[in-house]
Amino acid sequence: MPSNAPIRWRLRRSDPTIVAELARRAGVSHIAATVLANRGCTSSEEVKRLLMPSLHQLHDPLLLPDMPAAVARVLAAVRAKETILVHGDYDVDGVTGTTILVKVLEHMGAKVRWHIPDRHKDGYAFGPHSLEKAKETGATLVVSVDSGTSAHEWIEKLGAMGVDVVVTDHHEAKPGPLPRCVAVVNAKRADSTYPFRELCGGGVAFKLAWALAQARADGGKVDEAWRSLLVECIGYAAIATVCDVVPMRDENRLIAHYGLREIQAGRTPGMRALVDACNLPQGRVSSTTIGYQIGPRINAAGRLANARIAVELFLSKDMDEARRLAAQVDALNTARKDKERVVVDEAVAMAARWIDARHHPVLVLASEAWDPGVVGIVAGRIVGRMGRPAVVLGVKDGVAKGSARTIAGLSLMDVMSAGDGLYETWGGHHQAAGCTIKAERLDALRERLVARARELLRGEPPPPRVHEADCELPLSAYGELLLDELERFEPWGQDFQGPVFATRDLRLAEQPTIMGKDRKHFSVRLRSGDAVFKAKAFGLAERMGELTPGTPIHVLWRPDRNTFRGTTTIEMTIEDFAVGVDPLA
Ligand SMILES: [Mn+2]
Repeated sequence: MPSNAPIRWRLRRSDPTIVAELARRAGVSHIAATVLANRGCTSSEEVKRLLMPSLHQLHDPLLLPDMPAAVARVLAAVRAKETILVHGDYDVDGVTGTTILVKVLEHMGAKVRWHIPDRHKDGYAFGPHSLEKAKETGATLVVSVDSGTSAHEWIEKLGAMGVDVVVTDHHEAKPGPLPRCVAVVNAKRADSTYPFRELCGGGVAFKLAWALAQARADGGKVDEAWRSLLVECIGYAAIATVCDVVPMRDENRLIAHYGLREIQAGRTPGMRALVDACNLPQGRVSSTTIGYQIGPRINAAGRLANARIAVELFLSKDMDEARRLAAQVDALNTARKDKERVVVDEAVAMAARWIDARHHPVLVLASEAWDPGVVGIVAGRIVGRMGRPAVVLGVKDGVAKGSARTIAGLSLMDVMSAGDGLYETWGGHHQAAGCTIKAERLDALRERLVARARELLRGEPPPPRVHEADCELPLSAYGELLLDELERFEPWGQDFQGPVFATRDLRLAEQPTIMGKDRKHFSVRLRSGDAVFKAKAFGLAERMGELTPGTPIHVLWRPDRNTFRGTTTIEMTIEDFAVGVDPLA
């Protein structure tokens, strides 16, 4: 089925004099300078920082709000042999942050237990399960990861039980007082003077780890064992940083840069087994492999079974056990993909009733057959394919639990609020939201959301998706040299996207072939004069028939390399293509 989303291309246009100046001063190619300038990086000092990241650029962890109090309380608990409960969450951020604190506290000789809420039974973050777990373990100190900033009620109840709480988190604080506890370590607090706001939960946990190491060194240098442990922990923090899609700037870049090396090195049984299970081309872990291979496996554990398996994997000290756990998360990920594929197909078929985007600018799709564990990913896929916001819900016992995603320029806060009064609960951000609603109210919800979106769009169809390219690039300019240079600016990520080029008037150098188990991808060799490159298009197999010999092909693509059995080839990854008509014209 062809995509219903109309697509346009646009070139980002940085000032040519700034680009020329940057290329000269920083000693980089004109193309690299264009890419950097397009991301707002216009001084040679900034380029130097990008090229030579150093751990000395990390900010002092004690600058985080309440960090000194958090460190003091943890040290006291270690000294008094209190039981400390690390209280995480079931997504990648929570799992990796929990791993960091458990490892660090164990290294300090603390009595540590850990707890990850069960997504199906306990729900997200704090709840009655937190009290039960504290009682069961006999903990007198709870250290949270990636949650707690809005858990006033449960933190107070823990306090009433005689349990102290140290919150480490990165969620926005609601207006009003913070929960009453020992410390709320969160760079997004209104009173925070920390130089960077955008750490993820795993990043904040890493900062606590660093502060504890400093405290143990008592003003001196941290010893080799601590140093090695902190470097190991950067690997976990990097996975969280990429998967929680926080901006790839400032400390997050440093964490991702050093963390990628650590993941690649695979020094622990858990990391080694996880990377091996991902079946990556040897020798290369990038932010893309974290986002598309490593992260989904960790998330699949929480979605389909229990995220505890992923923490156990990271904590494993035995290679055989680690391999067994890695195989388990790998199988869960395969099951997750299978489920997701079925739901996407069913949802697309269901959407056929509301195919006209002008009259139905929002899709509300629900079924009793859909697992709430995959509705978020499916909503994202539907938005990509149909070019308009989607709410996808799984119904069980008359209650629908759903996830919503949207297109640029149409906020879910604005659209979803039209359903106020119909929901049991709802909340989220501009780009992603969730809700619970009685199934009998779904038709009413659809009507209201559609009416609100029409109003917001003034009766127009949702704006077409625009693909942006950094510049046009003739194929003759592409090769090892340029790819090497661009790779020096990795890791790419949120707010610092990898380069995208537009190349026009290519020809087929061979017939395209279908790729992948589910036959959704294709590969083809493209030619321009003497230059021929292999190109892969993911998720675009249904459009493969548009490619005909002799017709000019225009391609929007990302540079890429592929290592197979020790041989590296330079390739193109096709984001979008057009045949005949020039989409830049
Ligand atoms: Mn998080």
